[in-house]
Amino acid sequence: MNNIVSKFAIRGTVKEIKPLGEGLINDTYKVVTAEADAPDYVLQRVNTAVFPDVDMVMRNIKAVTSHIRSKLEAQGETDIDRKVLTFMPSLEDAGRLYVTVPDAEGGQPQYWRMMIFIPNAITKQAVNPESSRAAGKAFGNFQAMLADIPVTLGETIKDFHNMEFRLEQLHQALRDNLAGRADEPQVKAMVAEIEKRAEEMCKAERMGREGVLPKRVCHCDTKVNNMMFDDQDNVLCVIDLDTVMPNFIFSDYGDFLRTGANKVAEDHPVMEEVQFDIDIFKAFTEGYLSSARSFLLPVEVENLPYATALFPYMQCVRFLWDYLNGDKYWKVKYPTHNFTRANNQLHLLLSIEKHWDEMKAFIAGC
Ligand code: GN1
Ligand code: MG
Repeated sequence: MNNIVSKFAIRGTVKEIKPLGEGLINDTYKVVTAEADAPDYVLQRVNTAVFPDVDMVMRNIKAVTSHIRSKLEAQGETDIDRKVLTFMPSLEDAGRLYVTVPDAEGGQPQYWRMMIFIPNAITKQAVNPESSRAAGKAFGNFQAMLADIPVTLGETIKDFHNMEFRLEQLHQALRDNLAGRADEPQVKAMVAEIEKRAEEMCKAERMGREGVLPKRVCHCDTKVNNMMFDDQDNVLCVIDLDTVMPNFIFSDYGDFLRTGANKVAEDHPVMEEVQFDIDIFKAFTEGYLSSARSFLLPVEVENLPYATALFPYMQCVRFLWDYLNGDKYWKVKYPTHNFTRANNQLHLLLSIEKHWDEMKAFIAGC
């Protein structure tokens, strides 16, 4: 690991390298430096099974972080290293924000990157109305700052939030029936619920093709644990930028509410307890619109209730797809874990559907 660190242009000397956080996708370590005036760092190995084009991921991240940095500088911000992630250049090529290391077993090379560790910051796992208002404002601000980025970002996971594509994947998994689960009665019942809503749920793709709905730079993984807070509960910055790519703004709005406004975790097995929390919805929406209103089109604002329903629906389809394929994408703790997750997301959708008029009225009055 010391050898990997030595390939980056960093300040200070390494005192200790230890595992950091609980991320399921990338391997993450904290690099502690000996000198008091040198920052500590985060060292991360990128998961190339999920992100096959690391060069594209890092070019996106470079474009995004440098654009945000220049905005913060223009605003006279002083605490910039805590308000935007800073990735370290490779010693070999200062324009490249990652290094490659040959794999010991002769497989694909490993891709590593390093960033400054943000001191005195915390992440949260759950939200209350106050922190979801702050999160809405921060994600809206993230999109607003990137609204005039001069480059077109790459799509780091192709068709990541494309509902038509996710339904095609499900249909393929039903035909392949790799795990022999396609004929289970509970699977059939769930597929029927999915099909009933399929046409409506694909409306973003249609509006995109018709040219009425733009793609903008989105974060695409807007969970509350993907932002850092200071000890006063102020949002410092948005992290976990691998999925930053052009998308409909529904991605960032809807995916946050999918986790933030579910009263239980996404794999909670008691379906009666899966409930949509309308107070979280209201607070997040107010926060989001306070910073995103300036650039949103009316068609984007009008469809925020649709976005709220879309993400539980999409995640239901994705979890069911993985269940049918034999649990290859998400780690499972028991054989029906992915089915439980899919069912949970379906119940969240059912609960959201009961709040349709209330959501519309609230947004109209915002
Ligand atoms: C994955 O790894 P995590 O929890 O950040 C997935 C998301 C899903 C989520 C469901 C790259 O995100 O799209 O919503 O699981 N990320 C990828 O738990 O597939
Ligand atoms: Mg994450």
